[in-house]
Amino acid sequence: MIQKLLIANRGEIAVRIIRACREMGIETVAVYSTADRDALHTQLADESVCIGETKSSESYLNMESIMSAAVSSGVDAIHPGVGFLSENAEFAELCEQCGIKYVGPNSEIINLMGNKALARDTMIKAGVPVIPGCDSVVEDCNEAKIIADEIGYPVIIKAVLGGGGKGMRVANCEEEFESAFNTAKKESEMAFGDGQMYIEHYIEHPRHIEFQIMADSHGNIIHLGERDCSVQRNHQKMIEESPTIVLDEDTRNKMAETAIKAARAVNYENAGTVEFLLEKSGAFYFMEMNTRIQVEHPVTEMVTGLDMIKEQISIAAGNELSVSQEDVLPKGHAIECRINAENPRKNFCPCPGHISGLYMPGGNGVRVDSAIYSGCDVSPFYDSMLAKLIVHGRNRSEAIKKMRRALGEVVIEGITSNVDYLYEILCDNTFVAGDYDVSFIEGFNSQL
Ligand code: MV4
Repeated sequence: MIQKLLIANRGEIAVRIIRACREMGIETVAVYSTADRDALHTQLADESVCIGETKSSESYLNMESIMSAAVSSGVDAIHPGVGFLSENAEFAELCEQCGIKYVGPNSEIINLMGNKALARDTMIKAGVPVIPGCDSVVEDCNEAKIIADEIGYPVIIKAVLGGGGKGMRVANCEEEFESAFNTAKKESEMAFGDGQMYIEHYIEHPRHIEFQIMADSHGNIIHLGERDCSVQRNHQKMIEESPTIVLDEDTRNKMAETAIKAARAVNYENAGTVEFLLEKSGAFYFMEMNTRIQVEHPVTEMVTGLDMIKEQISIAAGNELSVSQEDVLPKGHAIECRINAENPRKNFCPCPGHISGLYMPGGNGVRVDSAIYSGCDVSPFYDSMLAKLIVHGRNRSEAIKKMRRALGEVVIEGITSNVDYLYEILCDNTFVAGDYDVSFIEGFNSQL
């Protein structure tokens, strides 16, 4: 078993992992930048090591510094959390080379899933439905245009090393293609140092449905149901819920089996997420696979009753999953709202600063995952998420009412947040009807 674990992250996810470790009897080592001397994760861990200056590139992305903290503190495992180094194959490999267990899949799988064209190819071979598109990578615009004509407009041009929306452009017709292709390619070269692109038919107004899977090193793979993450802005998720209202039992089972098939195709081990695009017709397609724990995991924890971080650490240590598929019986409905330090009235501009007063809600079925406290400073150098507010009700209607109640209790003094904006969404007729897709926020904002 793991005795001592280093958390290569900060903020609420670092706190979440420290809490799981404390309950498991695992000693924790936090790493922190000079801006995070007084951060909650720095204070809650058994030991804390400063790994560099404020800038992420000098601290939370600094592999050498993190590895030297790991070696000198004598940990036997590293948890990468979310963001930062959590999908960095080089870091996973570095851990293994140093004889430290990486809480995640091996570096080859991280590489494979990081290459969206390779991932797509792998899924086609495994019999997993993918979005109709080209079957090879394209770098040349004229060659790409011929492929786009074959696929049929509208098309979407995606960066092979993309994901999360970067290096992605839609072309509605042949006339738009050249400019869309060149822009996407340039953006990809800038962001990833790579100009390989691939093309798919563009699916309008899909929902983003993702399945949570858990795979141990003994070949057991289970799924923990889905999350609907369609409520996003600029590829930043805002509200997630489980279950989704749109799946009938038949489609849900088919998607779940497909998610497990996708994981099995790559001999997956670790917690993972298989993302699907779901069309209005009910057709669904593999989009991407995330090889890490995700920010929205509490939504799944609330409906399944499982502690996914404990489960993830346990399977990384070589144990079998503590539950089998038959033991997973999702109950009720969970919703998560991401509370950010941002101003929805000023184009969601980040609002870091000093939190002079704080009250967070509680009560039956309400959970708050955060790393803020009264008197803390929110740094402008990291992402602006302050807290995740998660509720669980017997059904969706109860969960929505509970979320409104909980959002209404939040008091964050000193900085601007999106709490009132989230409350407005929870009162929006389209949201309440569950009648939304990935374009929902755009429409919601234009009627503000
Ligand atoms: C698409 C698509 C429509 N058709 N691919 C967005 C980020 C990356 N994961 C892939 N994305 C999309 N790929 C095809 N062929 C629409 C999106 C998309 C989207 C997907 C999920 C959630 C929100 C989204 C917002 C805009 C576009």
